[in-house]
Amino acid sequence: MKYWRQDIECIDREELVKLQSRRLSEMVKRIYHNVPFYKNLFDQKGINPNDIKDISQLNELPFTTKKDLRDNYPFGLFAVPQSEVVRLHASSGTTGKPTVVGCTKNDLEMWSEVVARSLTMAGITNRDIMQVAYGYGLFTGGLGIHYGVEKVGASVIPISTGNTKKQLQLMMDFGSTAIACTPSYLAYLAESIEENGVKDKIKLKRAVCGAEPWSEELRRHIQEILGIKAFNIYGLSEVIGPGVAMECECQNGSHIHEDHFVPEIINPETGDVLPYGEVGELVFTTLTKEAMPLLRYRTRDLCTLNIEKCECGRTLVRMGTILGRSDDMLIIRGVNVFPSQVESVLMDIYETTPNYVLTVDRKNNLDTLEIKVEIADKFWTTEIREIENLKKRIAQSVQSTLGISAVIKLAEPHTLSRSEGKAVRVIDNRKK
Ligand code: DLL
Repeated sequence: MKYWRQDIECIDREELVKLQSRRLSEMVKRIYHNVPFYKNLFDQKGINPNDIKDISQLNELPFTTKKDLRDNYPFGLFAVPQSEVVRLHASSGTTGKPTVVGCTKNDLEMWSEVVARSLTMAGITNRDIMQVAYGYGLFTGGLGIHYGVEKVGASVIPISTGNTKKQLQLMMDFGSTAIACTPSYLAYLAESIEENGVKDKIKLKRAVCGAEPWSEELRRHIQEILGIKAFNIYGLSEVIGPGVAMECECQNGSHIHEDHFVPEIINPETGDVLPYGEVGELVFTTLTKEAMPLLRYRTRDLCTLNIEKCECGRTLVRMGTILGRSDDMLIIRGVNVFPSQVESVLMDIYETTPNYVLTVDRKNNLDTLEIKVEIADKFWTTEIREIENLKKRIAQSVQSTLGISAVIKLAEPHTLSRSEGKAVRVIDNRKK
């Protein structure tokens, strides 16, 4: 069994615009009448919801931000009575209150459908056994993927995060053919599989990775070690969770489920909508969500959109790799750097592993960047000259690719901590 919605995924774009327009017009009225926050916003700006009839009018409407969610904590943006809310999730957030999201029964149905479609894009069918190694709980990763796997009809192993030994044991014993987890955790699992010499005992073929930025180089590394295909899945709890967008077999951008989520790319400074192909902040409007519909939600994720028809036949717009969140961007001596760019450089140097930490500091009024990266077992040496040469090579590569100088520190194999969920790659001492 597959979950293939050709009518939607290969839809004629004019038909899509009609569908989106109908849904937007209905959604705008719904939020105006049910969410005081939106009513006030529309009234202040003199917008009459009855005038919104076409998706091309989207850019006349106001944005919603994470601050709006926090200000209305916990349930202020809900558009249905609590009796209709059947699930609550929350994102922890590093500062302040968590952001809370709710789902009605129909929301859960829509969510499992978009995840099922997503898994189908990655070639997962009812013949697969899928290990879900995302956290189950308030985080949307575990439960979100779980119901999509069941909808596709594959066998789900709800193992959740952590306990790498058990992950490997069940992977071998149950013959998992697919896994869902963060790319950094999959890199760790791949390392453990190699070290334990059990590669020939695993049947893994496909991985569904997301929840954090990852470079093309890391993908290649994982695919080569494990001999599998690793696909990108994107999502955020405010919009629904995993399954907002997904890569197909072509692995060339992630298709957004545009019948439910309308993307825009804006200039983060001015809020102006940018043309396809330009890098900017991704903004989503949810068309069908009932419990907590969001109008032009600013994700703070930076990427591009590609409207060209994909070789797979799908017409749904594709988003490019997330470069990073605007708030994760490091400005080092005036140069903008995303941790994922540093990852790309490191992964191109074959002696290094995907385990690294960036420490940013300010000394004598100057920003400093230290890159600590772990060396692969087989390349570890105590030979001072070799160590110095490797450090020099990494520093030169960082300088020529990113335009910044960095102090390189090499860590012995297995000394940096591994992540089981979203990896923490940056320590910015300037913020203390
Ligand atoms: O991370 C939902 C998710 C779970 C997505 C499992 C994929 C797989 P949040 O915790 O709300 O939700 O974090 C959302 O994570 O705004 C991005 O910054 C980042 N993110 C999510 N997927 C990707 C991805 C889940 N594929 C935030 N690539 C988003 C890069 C991603 N960043």
